[in-house]
Amino acid sequence: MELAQGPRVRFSPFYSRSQQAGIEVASVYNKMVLPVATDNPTEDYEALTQRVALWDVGCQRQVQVYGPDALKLSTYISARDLSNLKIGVAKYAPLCDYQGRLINDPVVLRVDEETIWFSIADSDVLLWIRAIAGERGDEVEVREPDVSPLAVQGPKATDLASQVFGDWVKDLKFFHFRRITHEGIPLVLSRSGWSKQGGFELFLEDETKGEQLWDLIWEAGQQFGIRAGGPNNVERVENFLFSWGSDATRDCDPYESGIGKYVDLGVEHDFIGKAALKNKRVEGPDRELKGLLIDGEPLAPNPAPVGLRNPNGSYAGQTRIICYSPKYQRNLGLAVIEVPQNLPGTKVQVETIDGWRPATVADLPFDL
Ligand code: THG
Repeated sequence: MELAQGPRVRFSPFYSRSQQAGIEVASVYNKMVLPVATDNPTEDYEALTQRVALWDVGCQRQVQVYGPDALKLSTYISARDLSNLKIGVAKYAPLCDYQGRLINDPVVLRVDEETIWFSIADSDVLLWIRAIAGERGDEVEVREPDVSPLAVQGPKATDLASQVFGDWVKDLKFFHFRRITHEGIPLVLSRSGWSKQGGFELFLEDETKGEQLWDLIWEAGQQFGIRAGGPNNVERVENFLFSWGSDATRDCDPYESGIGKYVDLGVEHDFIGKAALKNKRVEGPDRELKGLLIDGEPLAPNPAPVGLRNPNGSYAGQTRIICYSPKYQRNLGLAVIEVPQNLPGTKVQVETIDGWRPATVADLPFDL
C-alpha cells in the first residue's frame, strides 16, 4: 500500500530531497509527511551528535497572526508571558485551554511589529486562534503563510551556517532570528531547533525554492559530514525536549507535562487557562511526566504508550516512550506517573516486548 497523494497528507518543499538523501521512515504531523529516519538510525544519531544533520521539518507549520492586535491576542493565548516579545526574538510557549490542559507548545516568533508566527506542534491551532480572535473582536488576520522550516542541527551547524550565510550567524543568540534574502531565497534564520546539539532553523518563505535551499546547505555540508535525518527521539529523550501528543496525554497540564517552568502565573494580564492553572498549583498534580531508568539489555526504541506498574502489580501510570541511550549506555523512558510514585528513586516496572522490567523514577532532564 502507498500513501495517496492529495490535500489530506501534504508534502513539504524539501520532501523530494529528503527522500533522495536516504530517508526511509516517515511520520505524519500537522497533516504533513514528517521524514524521521534513514535505514540506519545509529548513524542518524551519530551525525546529529558528532557532526551535522539536515531535517525536513516543514510540518512545523506556522500560524500567522497579523494586525494591530497581534501581540495582544498572542499574549492572551499563551501561558508564557509574550507581552514584551521583541522583533527578532522567539519564545517557547505552552498554549492551554480554559481548563489548563496543554493543547500545543509552539515556538512563537515576533517577525515584525504586527506579525507573529506560532510555529506549532501537532494540533489545530489555526482554528483555535481564529475562534478566539473572532470572539474577542480582535483586529487580526489569522492564516497559514507560505513558510517551511528546515533544521540544521549538530556541533558543526554553526560552522556550516556561517560558511553559507556569513559570519554574523555566529553572533546570533539562542532563540534570536533574522529575516534575510540569500541568493534570491527569502527566509528567516533562527538559532533554534528540536535538539540540544545546537543549530539553526531556516524558515523558507517561498515553497518553490525548497530544493534550492536544501542543495545550498547539502553541498556546503559535505565537508562537515552532513547527513539527512529527522527529529531524533533518542537524543531528545536523553536531553529531554518535550513532544506534545507523544509524551503526555491530552488531558495533562504543563506542570504534569514537565514544562511547568514555561508558565508565567505571576503576570498581571489574563490569559487562557490562568485561573485553572492557579488552582492546579494550589491543589498539586495527580500525576507528572518523569524520567525512567530501565534495567537490563538495550531495548529497541518504542515511541508508543505501554504499561507502568508498581512492584506489587498495581497501576503506576503510563510509559510514553522507551529507548536505549548511547550517551548514558542504559535504557531510558518517559512516563506519566501517578503521585506519589513520581518521586525520584521510586522503584516501578515497565512493560517491554520481553516482559515487565524493573525501573527507577528520575527527575527530568536526566542528570546521570
Ligand atoms: N521548532 C519550531 N517549531 C516547532 C518545534 C521546533 N514546533 C513544534 C515543536 N518543535 C514544538 N515543541 C518544542 C519543544 C521544545 C523546544 C522547541 C519546540 C525547545 N526547547 C528548549 C529547551 O527546552 O531547552 C528551549 C526552551 C526555552 O528555553 O525557551 O527548543 O523545534 N520552529
